[in-house]
Amino acid sequence: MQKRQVLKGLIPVALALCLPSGFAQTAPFKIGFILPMTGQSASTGRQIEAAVKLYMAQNGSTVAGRKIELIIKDDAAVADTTRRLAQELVVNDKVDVIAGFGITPTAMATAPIATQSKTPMVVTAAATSVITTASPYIVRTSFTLPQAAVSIAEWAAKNKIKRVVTLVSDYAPGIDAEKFFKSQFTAKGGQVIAEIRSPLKSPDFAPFLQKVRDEKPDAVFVFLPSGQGAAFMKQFAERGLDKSGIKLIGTGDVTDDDQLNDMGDVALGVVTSHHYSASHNTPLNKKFVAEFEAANKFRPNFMGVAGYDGMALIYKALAATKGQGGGDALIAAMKGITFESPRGMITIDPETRDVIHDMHIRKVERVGGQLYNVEFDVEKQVKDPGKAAAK
Ligand code: VNL
Repeated sequence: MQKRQVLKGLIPVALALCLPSGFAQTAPFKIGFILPMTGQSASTGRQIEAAVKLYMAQNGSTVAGRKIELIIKDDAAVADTTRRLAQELVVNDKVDVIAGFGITPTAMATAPIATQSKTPMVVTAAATSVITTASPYIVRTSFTLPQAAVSIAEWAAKNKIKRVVTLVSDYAPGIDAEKFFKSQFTAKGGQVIAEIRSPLKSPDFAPFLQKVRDEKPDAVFVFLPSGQGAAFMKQFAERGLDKSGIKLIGTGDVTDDDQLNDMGDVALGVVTSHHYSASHNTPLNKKFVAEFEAANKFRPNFMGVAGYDGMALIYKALAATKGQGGGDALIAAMKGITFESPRGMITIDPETRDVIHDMHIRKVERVGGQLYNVEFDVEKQVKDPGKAAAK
């Protein structure tokens, strides 16, 4: 009895001796991803989750002595749910970083939580320019709509396209795309003859496509969020627009690599601008695509790459703080960082915390029996034009 009590008393002491002095440095480093795993934007969640897991499989799950713990929550792209999940992750799970955010409203709803708790918030999907201004703790690895819209506007103006109708999804990134396409295209001598917006939720494109047809433009410029491209292309073909002489151009969201093979011939020849194509010709991208496809049986798209790069960014920042972490130290380490992504070289702009990367002009072609966005022109290391405009 006595012996037992003595032993009992010794256990806490023994446990305490086992704990190294810097406990925080050996505790797991927790990353909470909030993604749309269900609902209309589920393909975005599926892409990012797959890429994050691939990054960890390739790079291990320990950084500077800290075990990386991944928590994934499904918000179904509903902003109220995102806010609640972010609160829970920060307060209950005590995560070191929050990440993900499939659409702009979910990122905007979470920004105040990042600010109040000084938690780095890595945006790996949502792409409205304004997002990174919503909190000094936001860093983005996806892209901005102004980056993509300005590039395709310049290409269109140089390629005998004079009169354009714009057709965008009716919410913040669509408005960014519409505005930045128009200002650049008209500055280069083009004309936007009509601006059409389609609803974000379950759109029926038929009435909008009819209006495009009636306007008889040289081209229709399209922005739709990732996941809507295949449905759009189907209706585009059903209404005969592919044979109407009206050229289809857009940001690369509409010729999404995730769905491109399902679109079929209607997509052939469509010209878009974007920062990532699965056919990007570098050894790093070939390895990324091969290992991603082997693990998942589907092709990575620009959302997958942003998730992969988001993980790389977090790993590198944690390593730079020698495993210490901490909101301010991690953000400081992320600012100005440059590394090679499957898309090419990327830098986190130290002023805006937005991603700087090459914007490619691509055309859909059949290569070895599959459809790809084949890159044929590039603008190097583009900063977000949305921030320059706001200054
Ligand atoms: C957004 C922008 C979402 C581009 C997307 O797909 C996209 C957004 C879900 O900011 O909401 O392709």
